[in-house]
Amino acid sequence: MHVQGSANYIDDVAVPDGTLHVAFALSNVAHGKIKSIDIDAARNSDGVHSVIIAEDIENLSIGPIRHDEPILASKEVVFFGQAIAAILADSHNQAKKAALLVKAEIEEFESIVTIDQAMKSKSFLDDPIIVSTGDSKKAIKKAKNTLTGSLSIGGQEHYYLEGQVAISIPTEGNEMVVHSSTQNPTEVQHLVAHVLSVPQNAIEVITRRMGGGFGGKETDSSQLACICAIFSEKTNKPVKARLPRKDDILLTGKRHDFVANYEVGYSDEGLIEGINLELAARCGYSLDLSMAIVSRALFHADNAYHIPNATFTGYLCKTNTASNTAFRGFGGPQGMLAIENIVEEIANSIGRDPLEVRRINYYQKDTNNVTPYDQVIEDNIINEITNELIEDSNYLTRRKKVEKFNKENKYLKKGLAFSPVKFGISFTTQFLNQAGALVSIYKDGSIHLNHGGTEMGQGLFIKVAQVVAHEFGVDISRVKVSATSTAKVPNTSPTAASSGSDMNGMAAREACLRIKNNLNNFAKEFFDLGENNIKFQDSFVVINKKQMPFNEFISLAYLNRVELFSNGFYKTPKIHFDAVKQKGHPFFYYSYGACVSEVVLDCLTGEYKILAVDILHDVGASLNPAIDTGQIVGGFIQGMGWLCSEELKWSDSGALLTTGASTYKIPAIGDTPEHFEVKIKPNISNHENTIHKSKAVGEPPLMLAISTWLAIKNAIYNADKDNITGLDAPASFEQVFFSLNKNS
Ligand code: MTE
Ligand code: QUE
Ligand code: MOS
Repeated sequence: MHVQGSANYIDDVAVPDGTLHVAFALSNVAHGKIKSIDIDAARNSDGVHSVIIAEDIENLSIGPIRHDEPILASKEVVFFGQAIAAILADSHNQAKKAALLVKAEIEEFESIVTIDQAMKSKSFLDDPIIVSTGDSKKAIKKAKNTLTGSLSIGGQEHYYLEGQVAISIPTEGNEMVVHSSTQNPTEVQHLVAHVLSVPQNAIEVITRRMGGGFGGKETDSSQLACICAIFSEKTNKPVKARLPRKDDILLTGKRHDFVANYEVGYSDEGLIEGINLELAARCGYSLDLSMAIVSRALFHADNAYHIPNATFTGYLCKTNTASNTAFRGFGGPQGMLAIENIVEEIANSIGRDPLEVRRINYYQKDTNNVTPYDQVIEDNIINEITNELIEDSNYLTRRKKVEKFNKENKYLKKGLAFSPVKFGISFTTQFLNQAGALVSIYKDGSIHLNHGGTEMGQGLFIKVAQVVAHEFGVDISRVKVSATSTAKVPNTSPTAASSGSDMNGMAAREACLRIKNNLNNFAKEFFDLGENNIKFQDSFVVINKKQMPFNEFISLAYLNRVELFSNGFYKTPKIHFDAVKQKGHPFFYYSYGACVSEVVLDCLTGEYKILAVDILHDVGASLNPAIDTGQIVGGFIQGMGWLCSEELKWSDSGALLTTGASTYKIPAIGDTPEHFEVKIKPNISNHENTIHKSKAVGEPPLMLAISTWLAIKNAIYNADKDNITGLDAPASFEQVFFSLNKNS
């Protein structure tokens, strides 16, 4: 339904009569003291019911961990685009019009916009995080070769097709139903309850689906839901808020941009002996999830490589910009790009094929298999994946062809690159690794499934429905999944960290097993089966070699007073982590993949084209190969956008300048590589006991796109073998042009 365009989103559903609409007035300075806000003109504008500012809200501050985000700026504005007033009007357009009439007098302060400025002024949200092993300083000192450098890694706007939207509907007493386009209905519920000072059981949050979330609706959906609820409480009317695209881009967080500073020591073969890597992240004005994001960046700064002596330090830079948030990969991609860039530069500095340098540094199976945070890798298949992809993609022949092409062409240069992915699966915050489900069978044998996960186009509902259909041996058409609701399954975690199907699949399976147990006990007694159990297959129940249609059996069970519904619960095993020592076992398992990319570069202009991409990706025993292929393709393209064309620009004073598709370039269909081969690694299953032995797939494929950036870097190197460092991300055409000409 998502793909065909037949799905209904919140904005498609008819609103109740009398629904009022919200718009925000936004700050046009990045940092300053609010001297006064003039709301008279807005209040007198057509169709306006009321205008509120911070002082009108009792419980002003929200946030997922620290409550450090005022719903409306109070006394001070801390980023360009921050909401300073909220307008309630009869229609969306009237509210938007009135919002432009709000006039704020703001005494402008100096703002801290960039990572460099934050580092210089020691503007941090928290202490640095350090993950370390061995003695990196000593190892670098002793090493035969060393290399230092700095890489700037851009952020990314989520650009979900459906923007942030919420509607609140007062019901009875202090109760309210809130429809929110969110990955985290539970957090929306808890924050709405908090701002209204009502118990959590007074609020029901419902999410039917999102038109994309990508991490951008993990925490950033709450502000809209809360402002709707506040207005609903004041007016006792349904209230809807839908952000215009520009406001959405200004107001909500993005992927964190990073600066990576590194120093590495290595042998003549390119074996890494020691690394000192500093990762500084632009977090914005508040904490949000930045702690967990920077920590995931550090956990992926080894990627697939065994580094005996490593010090990875993460800085949480506090800046006068929107508060950056979760985005597919959750810091992992930034950490991984940093190490892949280093490995590529090591290879170039010693004139070896980067593939060989990658291979000799890989984690192995029984030795060299401990990460800097002390987790032993038990499921390593990166060596096999590499061998298979190198073979399938003809990498070695193509390397020679690229060399030949580059000899024969003066202004066009080709680049070829390979990159591996090893991505840790689980929330690194232990308590989030839990999920619940509710399965009901009706008298006619139709099945109703609810679980704590949300659908955002990743196919989670289908996957969990498949699990349920499989348990009862019925066709998936018999299983209906309805909207995620905090009233069906409480205290859920966000649908994030790629673990939606792992966790909700297991919880739903557990619910099915409990119902099957009820049914089995009933049948044993009713049919006098002795030791024999019943079986569920092909829409029948097999009872002592006799078959009964599933629906007949269910109605029989009902008449005999069998409980036909159950909840189910799952908590991911084996996870533990000591946050003080930064050591432990933060991940249940790892997902692997690899990618080969080839580009051709016009050295006169910096323009390039991605010619060919070959992917081999591990999803364990796939729950649904079609969906998984879609996730790999989509994740890769989204990663390619991040590293190639998507560039966020701020003015010196902190105004975000790229607030729409005209200035911010997400990949279009024409950017699909001409040769695009995506293969799921066949005939394998998860080493750990996951749902049907599958693996998570949502985030890992995004990082396959690192090979496109490396291929561009390789083309630049092929144009000038002295040009080893100096390409930043994204590799926009301008950026590539400057890198090509940096020595002239
Ligand atoms: N795929 C689509 N189509 N839309 C999305 O918003 N989000 C990604 C990924 N794939 C997303 C997507 C992100 S950031 C995550 S964490 C996972 O899906 C979440 O879903 P899962 O855990 O069910 O894989
Ligand atoms: C990966 C993730 C998340 C994460 C850790 C990961 C994530 C997330 C949180 C988180 C942490 C603490 C909280 C909270 C959320 O951690 O998505 O509400 O209090 O939300 O390794 O994707
Ligand atoms: Mo995904 S960034 O964990 O929502």
